[in-house]
Amino acid sequence: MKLVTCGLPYANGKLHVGHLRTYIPADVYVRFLRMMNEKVVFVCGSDCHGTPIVVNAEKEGLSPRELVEKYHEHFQKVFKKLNVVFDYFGKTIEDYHHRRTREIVEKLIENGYVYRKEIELAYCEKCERFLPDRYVEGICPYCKSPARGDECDQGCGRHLEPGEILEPRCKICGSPATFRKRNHYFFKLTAFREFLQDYLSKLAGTENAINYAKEWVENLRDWCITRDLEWGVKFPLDESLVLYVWVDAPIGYISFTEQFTKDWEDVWVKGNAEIIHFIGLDIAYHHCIFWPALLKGAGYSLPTAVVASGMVKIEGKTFSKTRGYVVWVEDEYLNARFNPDYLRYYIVNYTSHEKDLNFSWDVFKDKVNNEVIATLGNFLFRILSFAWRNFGKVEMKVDGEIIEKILQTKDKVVDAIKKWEFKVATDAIMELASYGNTYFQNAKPWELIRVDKEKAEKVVANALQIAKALLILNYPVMPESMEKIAKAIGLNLPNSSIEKVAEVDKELVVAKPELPFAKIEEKDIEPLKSAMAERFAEKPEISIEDFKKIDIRIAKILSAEKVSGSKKLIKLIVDIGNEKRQVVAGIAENHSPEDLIGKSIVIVCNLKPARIMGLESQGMILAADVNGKAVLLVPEKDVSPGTKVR
Ligand code: B3M
Ligand code: ZN
Repeated sequence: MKLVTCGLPYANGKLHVGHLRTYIPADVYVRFLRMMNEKVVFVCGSDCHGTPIVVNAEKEGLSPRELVEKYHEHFQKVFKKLNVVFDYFGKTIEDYHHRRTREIVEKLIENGYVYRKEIELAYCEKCERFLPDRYVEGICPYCKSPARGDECDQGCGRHLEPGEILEPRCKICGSPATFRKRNHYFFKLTAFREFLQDYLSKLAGTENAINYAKEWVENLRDWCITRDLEWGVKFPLDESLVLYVWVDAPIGYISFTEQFTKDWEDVWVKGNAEIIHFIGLDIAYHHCIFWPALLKGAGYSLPTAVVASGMVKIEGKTFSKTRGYVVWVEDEYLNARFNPDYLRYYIVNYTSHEKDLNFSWDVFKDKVNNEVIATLGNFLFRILSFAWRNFGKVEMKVDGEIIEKILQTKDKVVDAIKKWEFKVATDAIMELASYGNTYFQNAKPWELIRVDKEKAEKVVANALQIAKALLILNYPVMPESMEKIAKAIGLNLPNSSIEKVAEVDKELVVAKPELPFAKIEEKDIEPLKSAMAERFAEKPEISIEDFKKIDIRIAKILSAEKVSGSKKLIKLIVDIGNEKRQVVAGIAENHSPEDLIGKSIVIVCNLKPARIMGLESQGMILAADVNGKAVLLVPEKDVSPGTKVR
């Protein structure tokens, strides 16, 4: 039995292509294992605690609970559309998770792996609060890059302990942080050095993660496992503290398994299963060092493999939400109505799993058009259409060399998947499709059929056998499209086994095939490319004279109503001092009309009027763009409508 998990996405923002670098290969892997008749449980869930949640909740004006519920729902919706199907997708805010976490931490305490120590922590005199993790920004003490409190996210990737960051500044008000003493609790990670050296020598998975961890195990430091936060799993020895999120989050792998199957102890206590973690390389330390030590200290079974994907670049630039180097799965990819299987293919076939993947709309268009459609789609459609039109029922007399070719491909695919080499596996599938195209083209059954229908039927039988193999082998990669095409030969893919990929039916009845592939045109990706370019564009320098041309004023909202037919738009009537204006704004997703009435906002008044959904908009609201959501700019105290902004 295998338990496969994916890193839990923080429920603090929408899914982007960077997330999918883990989730899609893991789903493909699980589907292949199941077609290889392996018993697999596949779990994941929303990571609901820690400063990544509370900082974003404050930004969005939501409670932490409202934030995690909102994005947990978004994750479930988007995973469903991408056919990423977990057996259980949980939430770490649930009571079952808090119980399991506290039980494990109590075990660590019992076993003597937790101790208290007074430490100096970043504190903001102005906000009158301690500054855990993402509440403090500064400089990484190791590589001098800008860093967050607990991770050097833009430089060397190290985990940083509280108090380590240099030049700490409060993330909320920006003022320099001071340091204050506070009792916190530590996990004795250094007590696990020998265990970890031995464990890492046996750990399976991708070299990138294991080699990285082997370097680190030489200079271990004990981990502070408590934080000054309200939101999180309470620390059993001092409930004024919560557990550091990296203590409770990986325990989600256990608590979600427990929710899914009563046999969970087989996996996590008796060690009767392989445990395979799919993660991004940036959290290899947590999964190869901290997590196995914690499991060992609490007497739980250990992961057998850690599969770490390389990072994601966008149009060649390092992925960054704050700098706009991002592709949003729902708002951009799915809303453009692209086939989800295209993105699944791009992610597993672009490069090897461990390397950095670059997402570019142009490359995406070429790979889909030249590989998915021109090679795979073209072959499947030609064969099935020819067989349906000229035979209907085909006697399946298949040549040995065709069977041999299919079995060779199957072996290559199975061998590659077992080593998480998804590109090697999908290249082998595409090579079989090319082989099929060449075979069919050279055999010319459309000429043969005029002189020898029996010989033509044999060619079609061979080609159909190749098509059937392609549908089976490619089903884990492009499930939705392969299932639609497989209907033409009545092939039940979810119940198909890879072992039977070369099994020959006595005959095949071929119906009119459906091809769910639409070529991607330049016009389909143009708006997405320009939206990206706009996000990238470094704004040109302007003079103070340029700035003075803009007429920016405080305005009071007199009325507000949703624009029918639009999820995003609200029509406002605002008072700008000497007149009333109608303004159409895309703020409906996180603002209700009744909340807006009476509010003072900031408006650009001398923009050329624009027509939006047939309505004239005579101005533009100024707002901060947080994960594609508008956070309105409002005056810090009441000022009359029409007041100039300079
Ligand atoms: N929520 C997301 C990240 O740091 C973090 C993963 C938890 S896996 C237990 O990538
Ligand atoms: Zn660093």
